[in-house]
Amino acid sequence: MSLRGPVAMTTLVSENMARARVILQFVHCDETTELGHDELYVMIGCKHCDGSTASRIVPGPNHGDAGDDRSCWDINDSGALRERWLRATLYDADIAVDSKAEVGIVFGEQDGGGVREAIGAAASLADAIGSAVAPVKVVAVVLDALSKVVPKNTDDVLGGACLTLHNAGGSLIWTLRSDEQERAWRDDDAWEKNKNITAGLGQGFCLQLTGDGARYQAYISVEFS
Ligand SMILES: [Ca+2]
Ligand SMILES: [Ca+2]
Repeated sequence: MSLRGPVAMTTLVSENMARARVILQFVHCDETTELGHDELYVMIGCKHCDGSTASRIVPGPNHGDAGDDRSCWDINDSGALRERWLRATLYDADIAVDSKAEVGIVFGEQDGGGVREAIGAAASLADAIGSAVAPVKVVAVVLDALSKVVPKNTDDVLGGACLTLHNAGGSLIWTLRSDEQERAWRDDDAWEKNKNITAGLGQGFCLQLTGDGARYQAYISVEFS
């Protein structure tokens, strides 16, 4: 079952304030964007439950193993780098009762762009999510931001999604929006079938990333405490 529309999951929490963590656990690559390695990173733009916005790139400078300032992960479609446990935190914040946080997640691949451009695109994503009433097209926002700073030879955008984390009277509900237009979709089959990966991770989703010739599966868990 591949789900290509909004899907909601609920977790009951005992306190009115809940801590939400979104973690990129594992990446599997069937096809890179070109011959040889890809340099993978994630742009995060979010609106916290108090209305403030924030942006970042993950892994971030000196936290990866490839690319400008070691701000990417080295991934390939064969050999030892085809499957990687990354266990990288994408979002970690409190959600107050009866409030929501919005988290935009867009996967990039470094190709002519750099850390500065990626950080700028993540900031544009945060601004768009902060000001949007309707759900935003997160990939379109990032592409627009990148095209303004790097008109040519820009990084590849593999796909993305927008995650809503809602503390509804003590029940935490998360909703994911992604579709083909975002070049990513949620694949619950992959999450259910691949228990060698997902066992013990609790709730989460698998994103199929297909932008710019790539074929990736990204396993992302959502934790509440
Ligand atoms: Ca590329
Ligand atoms: Ca590259």
